[in-house]
Amino acid sequence: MNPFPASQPDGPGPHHGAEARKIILDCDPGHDDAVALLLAHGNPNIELLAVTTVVGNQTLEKVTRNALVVATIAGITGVPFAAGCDRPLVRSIENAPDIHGESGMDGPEQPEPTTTLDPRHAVDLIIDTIMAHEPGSVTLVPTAGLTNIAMAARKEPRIVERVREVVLMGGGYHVGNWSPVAEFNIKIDPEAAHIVFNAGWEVVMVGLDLTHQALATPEVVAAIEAVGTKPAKFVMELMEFFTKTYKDAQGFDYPPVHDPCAVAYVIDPTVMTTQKVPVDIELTGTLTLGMTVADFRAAPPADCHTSVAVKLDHEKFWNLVTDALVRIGEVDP
Ligand code: PIR
Ligand code: CA
Repeated sequence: MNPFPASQPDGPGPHHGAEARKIILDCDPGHDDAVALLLAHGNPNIELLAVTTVVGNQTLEKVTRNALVVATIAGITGVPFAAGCDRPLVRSIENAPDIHGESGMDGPEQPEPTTTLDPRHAVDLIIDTIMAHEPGSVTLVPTAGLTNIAMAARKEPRIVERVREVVLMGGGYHVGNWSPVAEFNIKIDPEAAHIVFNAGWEVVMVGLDLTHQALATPEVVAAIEAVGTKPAKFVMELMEFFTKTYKDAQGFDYPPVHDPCAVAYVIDPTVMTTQKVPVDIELTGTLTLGMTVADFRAAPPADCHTSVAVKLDHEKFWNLVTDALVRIGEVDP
């Protein structure tokens, strides 16, 4: 059933190749963040350098614990995990218990985490990791509010030139989910998002326009169940809970699994189409706070450093997720 050997007890995730893309995953697990982490760990084209957490779907304490739970479930060892900011830069805290439950990752049974946190603050781990690697070699993958990333860019501005690109889940050029026009990750810390979108590094915005195509249909859930391992069962149970809350809270038949889309883009950019377009963040609108305003009126200017994800190859995307679960194999938490 599992054609791949179990992951190495130490050292980075399953058998990544020499040309693997180095990433830092900054997240707030979160059902879909958990899937993003599993995809990053299980795909050989990704070398996971660090995992950092930030307040978002739930409190910092809860999402950090959830990240360690996922590490335990998937046998992720040898990768530093660090906790970051416990509140947004300016605004007060907003969590999403209606979608993610009281724990932030409700549904499956959660083992006691067996791994421990790196003692550094996430902002320092992000900076240290980028500065320790070749310029242009590290990609940032934020799948939560942008507080840690903005703080890192302010504390050590040299990371802005050094990072290869920022591939983030957030925003939406046509839709919102936390207001009619704003998406959660941007809306909960719009000032941080403003810093990140205006820093000058390459930003790929994998927003709701794209992620609302990444639906966990019954066929998808069945394919994940068919993998038959403990980590796959964990994802299946996450998807069951996520399906119910997304139906009750947002009226979706099947839930959009946002965050692994950003990881999938780094693995294989042909999994989606993108378009270069200037994007900025609304900070003063009374109805539009946190809107990602994309200017499609003309060809993008030569110095345009932002692009947005447009169309997803649904089958290719979900094949990446199930393939990663197959590679992770059976793990004894
Ligand atoms: C998903 C999220 C927050 C609120 C809702 N309604 C749905 C989380 C996901 O983890 C994802 O990163 C992003 N924020 C989608 O808005
Ligand atoms: Ca998230």
